[in-house]
Amino acid sequence: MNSGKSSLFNALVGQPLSIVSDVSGTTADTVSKAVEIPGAGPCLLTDTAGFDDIRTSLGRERVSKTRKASEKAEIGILLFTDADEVEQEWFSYLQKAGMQVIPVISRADLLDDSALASRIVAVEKICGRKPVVFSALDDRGVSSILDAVRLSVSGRSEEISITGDLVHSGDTVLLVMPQDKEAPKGRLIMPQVQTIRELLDKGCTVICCTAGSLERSLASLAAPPELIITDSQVFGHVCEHKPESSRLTSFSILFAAYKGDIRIFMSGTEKLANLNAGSRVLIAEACSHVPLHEDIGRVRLPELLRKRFGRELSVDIVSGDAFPEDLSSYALVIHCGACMFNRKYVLERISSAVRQGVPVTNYGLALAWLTGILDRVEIPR
Ligand SMILES: Nc1nc2c(ncn2[C@@H]2O[C@H](COP(=O)(O)OP(=O)(O)OP(=O)(O)O)[C@@H](O)[C@H]2O)c(=O)[nH]1
Ligand code: SF4
Ligand SMILES: [Mg+2]
Repeated sequence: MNSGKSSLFNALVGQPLSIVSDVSGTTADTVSKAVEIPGAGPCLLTDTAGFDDIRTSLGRERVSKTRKASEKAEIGILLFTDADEVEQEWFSYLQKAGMQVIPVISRADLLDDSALASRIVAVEKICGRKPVVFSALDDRGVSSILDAVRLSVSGRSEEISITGDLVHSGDTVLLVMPQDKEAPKGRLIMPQVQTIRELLDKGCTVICCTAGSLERSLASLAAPPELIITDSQVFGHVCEHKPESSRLTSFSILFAAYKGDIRIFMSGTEKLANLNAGSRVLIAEACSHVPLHEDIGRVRLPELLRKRFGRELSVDIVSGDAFPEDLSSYALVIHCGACMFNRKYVLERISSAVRQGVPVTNYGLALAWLTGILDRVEIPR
């Protein structure tokens, strides 16, 4: 507490968003801000409560929120005011949580040259890398922290592609994107936007249509598109009307591979066949939105499951961060495309299911299986 986290957060986002005060424990709940860091891309920065806020039960709740935030984070900026055992423990914790840790010596203006030099040595000994020296008085260190973030992002071993090996430069790709009541008002959803951007980067010609204008759009093309990517809600319709030579997949399936582990999701899909009327299924959505009557997770999937396996089949639906720790009572977990989560967070959920021996699949794969077209859709590799 009081190490200058909120001051650094405000310096990074360039706005006084998080309350700064000399009262220990000022940041009670996490404060997040989406920012575009040139060279790193879109990032969500989160300011947290101090890790040492453990004197009261409220403080312990704050620390548990901080731990929850660290499950999602890929990069941790850890502020050192001491380089003592407690800070050393937290450094190990963040590393174990799968984060790349950028060590920072905060409130550096309060240290004289020799104290600063020995703090640098002590922190480097703990972290195995030189800390950034930061002071909120003149924002010294902010550009070095942003450089370290860029380096962490560019240094990731695997650069994952959304469309994988399904397209090549010069291909024509038709995207079927129903702009119905489910679609956010006046916008395209993230998976559509990201897929379009990637296809353009790969040198493809991208054509977009709705399910209603599918046949007209196909007729306007000189040759069938090499690939059709559809919203899974209209899988059946597109499969029925697509040209023989055009391969078919869905945004949800592409995101199953991009955000999760397609191999594990595929083996979870096979377990759908083992469900029966007495089974309990968990449907997990990454974002919270106001449910609509056609909602894929709340309405469509439960209906298809009950139609297939019996009305008594029980379905629990969770959204946002509310993912149960104990999955043991579930026969299957079906996760959404998770466009609002990062891969690390989805992989963590998958690991939790695997550890507990509970099969896990995703919306697109489950819908393709339940509508009988799984063997006719393309899975990215
Ligand atoms: N001299 C100096 N004071 C700082 C610096 N950074 C923060 N402070 C002061 O330290 C106090 C705590 O700063 P915060 O940014 O609120 O610290 P925090 O880590 O977010 O605190 P909690 O939310 O309570 O855990 C405030 O009075 C700040 O003005 C700095 O670089 N130099
Ligand atoms: S996070 Fe999940 S539920 Fe929300 S829009 Fe993305 S895929 Fe759909
Ligand atoms: Mg704070």
